[in-house]
Amino acid sequence: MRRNVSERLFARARQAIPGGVNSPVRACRSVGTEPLFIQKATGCRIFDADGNAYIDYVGSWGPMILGHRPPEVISAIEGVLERGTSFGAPTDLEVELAEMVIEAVPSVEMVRMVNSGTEAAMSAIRLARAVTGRDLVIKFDGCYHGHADTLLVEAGSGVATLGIQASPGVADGCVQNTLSLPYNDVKTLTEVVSEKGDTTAAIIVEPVAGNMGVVPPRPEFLTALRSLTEKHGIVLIFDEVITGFRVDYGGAQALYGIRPDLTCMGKIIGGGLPAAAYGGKREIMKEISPEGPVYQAGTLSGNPVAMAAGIATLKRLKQSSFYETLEARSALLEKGLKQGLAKAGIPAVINRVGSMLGLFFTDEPVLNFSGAKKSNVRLFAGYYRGMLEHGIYLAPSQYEALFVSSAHAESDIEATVQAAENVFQRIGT
Ligand code: KE4
Repeated sequence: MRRNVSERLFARARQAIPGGVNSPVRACRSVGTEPLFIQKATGCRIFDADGNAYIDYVGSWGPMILGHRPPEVISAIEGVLERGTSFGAPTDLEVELAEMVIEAVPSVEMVRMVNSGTEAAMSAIRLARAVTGRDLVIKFDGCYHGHADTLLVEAGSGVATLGIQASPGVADGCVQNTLSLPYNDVKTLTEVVSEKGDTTAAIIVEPVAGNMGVVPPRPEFLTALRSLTEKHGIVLIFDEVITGFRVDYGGAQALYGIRPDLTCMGKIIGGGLPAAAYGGKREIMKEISPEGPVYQAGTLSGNPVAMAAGIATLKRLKQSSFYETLEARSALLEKGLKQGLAKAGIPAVINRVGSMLGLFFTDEPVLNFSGAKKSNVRLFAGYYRGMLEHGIYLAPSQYEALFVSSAHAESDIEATVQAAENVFQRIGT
């Protein structure tokens, strides 16, 4: 597969941009390759600078649930461009998207738009500390909530991929009030909260973990989180930056029937443009400036072009049978991958919730970060490279998710399964 244009671009990029990328996990370091530079994408396919085509399961790390360049989103963006691109003032579009989010997400009564999931999580933590007057924040090993100082503790995603426990530059003072516990571990959670609950401002959790690979919640884990936080007056924050509008139109909270106090959203809500949000109970959200004293701001928050893309995306997701079709395609992929692994005699675990799927080369169930870290990342790297050679574009990390979009036709899934079968036969020897 020719890659000399990507190679030349990467050589230039490394001179101008740290690591040659604008986000670490894109550097593909954990899978032993160099990043492909992308020329364009449409539907479920992505095309690199050398003209090679791939079936894309990264989907820009989650936003592209409709696939690339969905016509209704592109025309909505083109329509707004007639009005302008950014005004730094309210528009009808941000009100419309806010109202759609409030209607869709069970626990959200008010919402504030921001520009990234990091901003959403950082702001939700600040708000929780303000309304409780407490400092301690509890998160979970392997969960990633963006790169705000407070939350770069035992994080997942690129932090896990790069083996970074926290990060240089994060002052001790920023993380001394952050405690990270094992995911899905109700016993430890209960013990810690019974001891520290009355000084805890917030517990933030990915209701389906997508940054240690995919790890579904134990049902009792989410119910324990809700009951313990209610008992101790702790703000429960669901970080639904990945799961929001991904696993259900109402997110994981709709799927599992748990109502958090605050919800972080991102990725899909911007339809592929930079937009994110945090929202929740009116009694909490009204404490945000300028209605309340908790300061949070953003030059491009509620950007009209991003809002238009988000509105068009959510309108499509709201259509009946959207998630049923996505579930069927995702189940077909899971089934095919499992058959290919079995045929090759490779021990592996596949965790899936809706259209987010994680594959771990391990023979033990993966229920938390320590379980995920037992998987054979060297074998994952071989799987990644093999699939790329077969024209399948996966996330270049064991600690990320594979995303199916509505643009993946059955024939694309079948082609992926066939490619995987060939790769498993080769790496299994
Ligand atoms: P952003 O700041 O990257 O928009 O969102 C941070 C974030 C917050 N919460 C969750 C659950 C997330 O998954 C993320 C970001 N996800 C990663 C990949 N899993 C983004 C990819 C990257 O870092 O390049």
